[in-house]
Amino acid sequence: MKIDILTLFPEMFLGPFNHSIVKRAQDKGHVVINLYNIRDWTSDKHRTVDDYAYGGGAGMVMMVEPVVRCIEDLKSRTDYDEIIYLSPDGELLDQSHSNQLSLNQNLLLLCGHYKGIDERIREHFITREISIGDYVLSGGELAAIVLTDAVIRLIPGVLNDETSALSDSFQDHLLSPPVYSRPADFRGYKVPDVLLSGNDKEIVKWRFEESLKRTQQRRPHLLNPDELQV
Ligand code: 21W
Repeated sequence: MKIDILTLFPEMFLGPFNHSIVKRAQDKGHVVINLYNIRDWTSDKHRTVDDYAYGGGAGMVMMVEPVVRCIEDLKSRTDYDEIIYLSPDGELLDQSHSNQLSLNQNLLLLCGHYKGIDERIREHFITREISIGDYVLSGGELAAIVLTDAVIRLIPGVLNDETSALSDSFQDHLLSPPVYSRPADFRGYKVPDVLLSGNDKEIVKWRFEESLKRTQQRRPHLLNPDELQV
């Protein structure tokens, strides 16, 4: 898979993309991530990327010209499956979107800043808009990092059997059961007996029941994935 990311702040991605699973996925060749600075597609002396909004009001708008020049340049070299604008107005990202996106060959992610991007970019170049939640961020970069991480770990071969995405709790609409490690007794706080019993069948049953109980208590809507959430 290839993920091309358009941003005014490519440095924001360097920490998250150079550690842990996302780094290993790149090192093993499962994914190529390219960062492009939209400012490199400006043509004026000041490399301007934002301008005042027509009609007035506070905040700047990302200009149509540099963004479109950048998208067109990249499109001439790659046939993208989706051109995604990270936007607070987009569809809420969930595990099923991540699964779908992980099946693609080439994705282009556009990160906005300021008050957003000129509407004509959305109308004519964007195939999909995705939000990561109902809270206000300063720009699309953190959302692009979240989306990239969520998608990459689903590419076959990225995770080993032990950390397999299939065992991720959200994959089956359940929260994870509690987990413990040594010591079995920490200052009198005990690990549940069943986990020390060696009885695999009982352990599987206990974990499923704990998952169900925890989901019912904390996130009951996860158990009805088809119902509309408000
Ligand atoms: C914040 C862009 C506000 C545009 C009234 C109605 C990308 C994001 C972002 C940002 C506006 C995501 C307004 C969750 C997010 C992002 C920056 C414009 C002004 N006023 N997912 N609308 N949250 N945020 N809104 O903020 O670019 S994905």
